[in-house]
Amino acid sequence: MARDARGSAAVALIRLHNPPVNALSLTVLQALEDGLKRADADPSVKAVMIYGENGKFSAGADIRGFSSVRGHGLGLGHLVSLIEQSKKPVVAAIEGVALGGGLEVALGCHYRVAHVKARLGLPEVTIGLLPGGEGTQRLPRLIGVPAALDLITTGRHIPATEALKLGLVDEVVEENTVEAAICLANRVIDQPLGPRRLSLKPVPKLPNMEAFLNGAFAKLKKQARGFLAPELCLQAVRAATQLPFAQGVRRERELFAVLLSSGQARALQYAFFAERAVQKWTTPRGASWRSAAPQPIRKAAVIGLGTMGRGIVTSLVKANIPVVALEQNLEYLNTGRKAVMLLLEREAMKMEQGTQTLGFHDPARLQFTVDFDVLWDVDLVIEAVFENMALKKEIFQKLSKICKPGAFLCTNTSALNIDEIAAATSHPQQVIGTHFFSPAHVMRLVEIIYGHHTSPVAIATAMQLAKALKKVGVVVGNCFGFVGNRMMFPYVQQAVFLLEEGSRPEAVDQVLEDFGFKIGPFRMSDLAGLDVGWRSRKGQGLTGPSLPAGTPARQRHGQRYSPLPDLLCEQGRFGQKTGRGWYQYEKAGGRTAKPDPWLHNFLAQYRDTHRIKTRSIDQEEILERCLFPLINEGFKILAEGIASGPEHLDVIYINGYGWPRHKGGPMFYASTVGLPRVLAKLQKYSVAHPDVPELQPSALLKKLVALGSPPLKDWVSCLSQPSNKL
Ligand code: 3H9
Repeated sequence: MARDARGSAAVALIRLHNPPVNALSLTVLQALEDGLKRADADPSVKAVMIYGENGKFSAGADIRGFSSVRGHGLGLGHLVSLIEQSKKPVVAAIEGVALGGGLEVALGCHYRVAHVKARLGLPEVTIGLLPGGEGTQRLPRLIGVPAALDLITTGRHIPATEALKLGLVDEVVEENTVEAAICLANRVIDQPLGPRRLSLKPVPKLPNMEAFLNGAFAKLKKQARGFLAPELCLQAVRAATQLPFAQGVRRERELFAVLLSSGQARALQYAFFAERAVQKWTTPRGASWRSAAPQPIRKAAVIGLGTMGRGIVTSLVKANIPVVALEQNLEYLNTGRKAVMLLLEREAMKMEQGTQTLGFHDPARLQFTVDFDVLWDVDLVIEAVFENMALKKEIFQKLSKICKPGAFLCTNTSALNIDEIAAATSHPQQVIGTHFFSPAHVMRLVEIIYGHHTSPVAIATAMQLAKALKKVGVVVGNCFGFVGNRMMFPYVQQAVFLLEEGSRPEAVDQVLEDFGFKIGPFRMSDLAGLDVGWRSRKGQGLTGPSLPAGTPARQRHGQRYSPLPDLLCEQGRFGQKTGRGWYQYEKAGGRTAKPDPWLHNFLAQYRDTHRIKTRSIDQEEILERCLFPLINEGFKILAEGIASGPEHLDVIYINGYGWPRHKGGPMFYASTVGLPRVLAKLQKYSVAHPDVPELQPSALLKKLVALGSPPLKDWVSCLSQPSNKL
């Protein structure tokens, strides 16, 4: 209980306490309801203030509770109404976060005071839901339909200052939020509450509401690629514009129930927890986040200012880490410098406080050089030169001599052997792979690859760095292609085999884009450049002059091999950069892919030459032939201990390879399809294509099916039982 200076009016304080984020479990909701009722019944209480323990208001409903508690929605909505109907003014003191159900509780309050550093939002859409505590009905009444729709369909967390501008909060304070809320509560005692009850307010009118909502719907539908929640969020907001409050709430509940029981919500909530689980990494050698403290990175260096290096420098500057950017000669340095500055200027424009915050014109924060000796005092180096083992080894040998012994030496490689690179140094325990994804200042994923000698401290430091860069680090073992590219290989391989057998790039891409990928494998290959893989295959002796004489065109080392991508490269068709690839483009560098009759003829001739009988391939086969071998490779990776759990693979695919988040990642998807079905289909396809080892079902998949398909969380642990050894 808090009294004002005269000690007359009393404000009852209700504190939410459910660490770490004051999630609204059923117990918390019940306790809040009890507290409210007590305050209402107590004549000495004149106002109520709700705040959260540990500087956090609330991160919303307890996500873990959704699978078991179906009545959750009703509970929260009922409580929010109860708050609103209170006869005494209720003030929310928002510190830290007010998200989801947390913000809905605040919307039930009559006044809202937020700390300047607080973040507010309705992120339910990101976990496959909609605000189910009457938020879709109250928010449009408070801030209008366009702003409410934006917050509800994107789920973005907004700063308190933006919330104030929108009218979502009444006050923003820089100091003691709780004190400020108590002051406000004292000021509003005895003021009429009717105008503060959002359920009684009309939704502010727009001259063209229907047209606005229809336009928004069309836009969402286009971006959704099968993701249901944004569409249903819009329907709930539309209900707010068309129905009285109580009926709108009923509609919100119906739509919430549809989403809650959809597989998409389960997949997205799995992805939410998987991203957090992979932060708590372990390696089969017993190293773990518990046994290693990350070292601070006060200064970093990036070697190589190609596409990857530029993005990595930009990310480091954005994270406020001073960087030295190094190139091999002045010409490359100047080109790289210009490109980095351009990227940073664009990033600064997007940021709230502009270039002042990034400070990239200050040489103490961003230095360009061609002189390796400058690197003597950096704490961490990220080498990002092109994929050439000899060059990387030469650089690491140099770094090992110049850098201080405690410096961490990271290589940005997508496939090369970390141990071989580490062997070029005198501190192999400091060497680690950091595989960024292009464009590196945008993509969230970093594969963090430990080698045989990499120390747990190096892993912990690389993970900490990923976090500082606002990226998701996933710790994986060392093998060719690591996790992501290794699983991608059979996917792309099957896509090309499907062309040999009768399909077309646009048909294959369409199936995978309908599945939810942002971009199908052929459009992706055109974007990345066909020449990249061509160079790598040449390096592996799969194509070009090193091919043994007399090798059949469609076999390499006794296995099926499609030379189609090589043949395209021989024609100078490298994809978007040359204006021709699997598709044709309006010009070199063009972005709009159009089916290419030349390619269709070329494929027909190719099939004739190799006497391949063209057959019509249905969508189901395209999907299964591409996805199941990718998943199969995932099982092999798990069995080899390259990743410690299926969540790792899923987080990698969602954040680095455009896998639709609402399908939970490839391994989660396999669990929803059913492991027996995945196995049966792989068996069927491997019989039809015996010279494709990637279609042979992995031992782990077979074992899991034999064990009755245990839940995904037990896929790896069940192998520790002696009877389950592979
Ligand atoms: C909702 O409200 C529906 C209602 O409209 C209707 C209901 C009927 N529940 O992310 P962090 C855990 S849906 C349970 O590492 P940060 C998290 O797993 C909800 N647990 O920290 C982690 O646990 P652990 C809408 C939760 O500082 C720990 O807290 N709300 C929840 O980087 C720390 O989390 C959201 O979608 C939760 N709601 O970020 C908000 N939230 O330590 C989701 C967190 O065991 N949460 N945990 O790994 C977030 O966005 C971030 O967690 C937050 C903190 C920004 C809060």
